[in-house]
Amino acid sequence: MFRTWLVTAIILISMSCSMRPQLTHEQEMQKFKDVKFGMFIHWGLYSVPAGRWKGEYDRGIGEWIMNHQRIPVKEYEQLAKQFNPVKFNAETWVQLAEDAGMKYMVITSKHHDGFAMYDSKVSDFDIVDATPYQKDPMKALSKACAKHHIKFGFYYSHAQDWHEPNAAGNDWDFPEERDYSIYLRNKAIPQVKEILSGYGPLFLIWFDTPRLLTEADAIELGNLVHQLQPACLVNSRLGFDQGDYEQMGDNAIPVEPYEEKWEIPATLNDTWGYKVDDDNWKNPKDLIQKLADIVSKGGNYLLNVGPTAEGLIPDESQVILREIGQWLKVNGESIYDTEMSPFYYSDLIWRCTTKPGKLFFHILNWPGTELKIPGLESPVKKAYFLANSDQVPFVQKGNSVTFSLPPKALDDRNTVLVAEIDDQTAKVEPGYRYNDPHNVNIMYAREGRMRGEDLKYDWESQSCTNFIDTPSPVNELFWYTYHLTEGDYQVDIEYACPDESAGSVIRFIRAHGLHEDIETIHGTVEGTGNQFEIKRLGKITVPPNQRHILLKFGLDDGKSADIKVRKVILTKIN
Ligand code: JFZ
Repeated sequence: MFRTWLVTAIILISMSCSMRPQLTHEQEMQKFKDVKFGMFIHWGLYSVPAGRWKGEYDRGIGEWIMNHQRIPVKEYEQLAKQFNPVKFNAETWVQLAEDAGMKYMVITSKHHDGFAMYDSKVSDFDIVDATPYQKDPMKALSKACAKHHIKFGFYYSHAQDWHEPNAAGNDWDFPEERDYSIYLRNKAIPQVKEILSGYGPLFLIWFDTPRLLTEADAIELGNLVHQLQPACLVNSRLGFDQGDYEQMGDNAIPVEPYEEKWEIPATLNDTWGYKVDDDNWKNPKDLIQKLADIVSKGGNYLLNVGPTAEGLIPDESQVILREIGQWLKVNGESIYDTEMSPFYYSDLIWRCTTKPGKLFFHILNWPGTELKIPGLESPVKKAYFLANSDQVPFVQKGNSVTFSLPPKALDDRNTVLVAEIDDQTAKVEPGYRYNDPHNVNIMYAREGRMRGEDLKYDWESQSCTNFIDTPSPVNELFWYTYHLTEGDYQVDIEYACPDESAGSVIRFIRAHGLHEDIETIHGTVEGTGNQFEIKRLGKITVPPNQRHILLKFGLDDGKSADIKVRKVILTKIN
């Protein structure tokens, strides 16, 4: 009797020690909505060449070096012998994520180069079998994440694998016809099983660049993930609209709040995998504001670090992330577990996140001594700054509330003002709600994605500068819109241009995805004496039933134009 009791007790104690509570898929979905901010890690053999090949600088993103330089498999394999990340320390990485205020981590288990960063039995092209390091860093990372309550997930390149003749991507070693199903059966599926089996409960699997596979393949892979780990989420780059949440492109932030589950991956410089020469670091203010912008629109922010071949996260990345973390320590209540903004807005001054009975106004550009929020019907009871709890006087008249501000920002990166309201959920007047159709739609350069390394954001004039018309990589300013309704729109653009730089041809495109232009209008840059002026560009038509519309702005004459673009205005004409 006593023995039975003892055995039961031992079993119960050991279970409670070793097992974390397993969440359901629904609960993980909710978690995904709550965590907001995560660390992306691109780490692999490409961190050995680190953006240089045979002494030459490679212009592209670091993890694509094998492809850009058309490095033969046999030669690329040799890099493994130099990959010995003896300075890798899982605890240090996870501590950095925690210091940054990040709540989840996604790391490359295998990128397009085909090299597994964990101990794979399916292929010897992996960190344990092919490198002097001989250890599996993913084991240590998944453990450290569990200890720090940071959710853990894997990136897995399920279509491109430049090491394999039947996968997508490598046409320099394997120009022949290929049969993706062979790669899928022999490598991708077995490896996906491995990463789902050996590393504890995974938060998500981050698939990427779905090429060659069929819809049936995508469904099969998705089902496999959910069979092995029912709670594990899958991103939409699995392909064919499959997956649990929408994967946006690098910095492809929607212009308006967007009520799906989505995530923005983004880099701290211009590469994902480590590049020794890339020191084009983004500033923390930019990232702190982007975090608030993304969260206010309903998304998550996944910020990337590219560790070195020694296993270190670059110092610059650490400094940037810790500064974001400091801001979050003070203002985290306005980010984590919040809901998106109930407001439609299009300005540079504020963003809003909410919790029951509370509105958090993120003041990004200090408006002087007053902040006016139009359209709020819920009575405000009390207002204060989150950072120091100082009360903020306000007047609510009709449906607008005006807060009296001190002349200078408490925090010029983002000062959070909390307004407590009578309602659990804010009531907003029609016309001001996030999903109401609008006759005037303003798209600021600040909200656009700057594609191409040349484009720069000028904080002083709040505009995008340095437009150069290069064929590759293209320089374009993109806007991702989700709430434009059917109809014709007048296109106006606000820019400044010195008179001597007039004459370049500019283009504005309505597109479907990155590579499918549908409607293009042209204009000529006029001199404005370098003052900002609004100029008419033409007309575009938004077809019915199109939720997502990509708009792009760029040059079209092979030259560069010294213009500063502040915004584009789409006004509905019928
Ligand atoms: C992919 C990879 O090719 C790249 O190496 C990196 O891992 C990145 C996170 O993902 O690149 C993409 C894929 C899709 C888009 C942008 C970059 N997209 O849809 O905008």
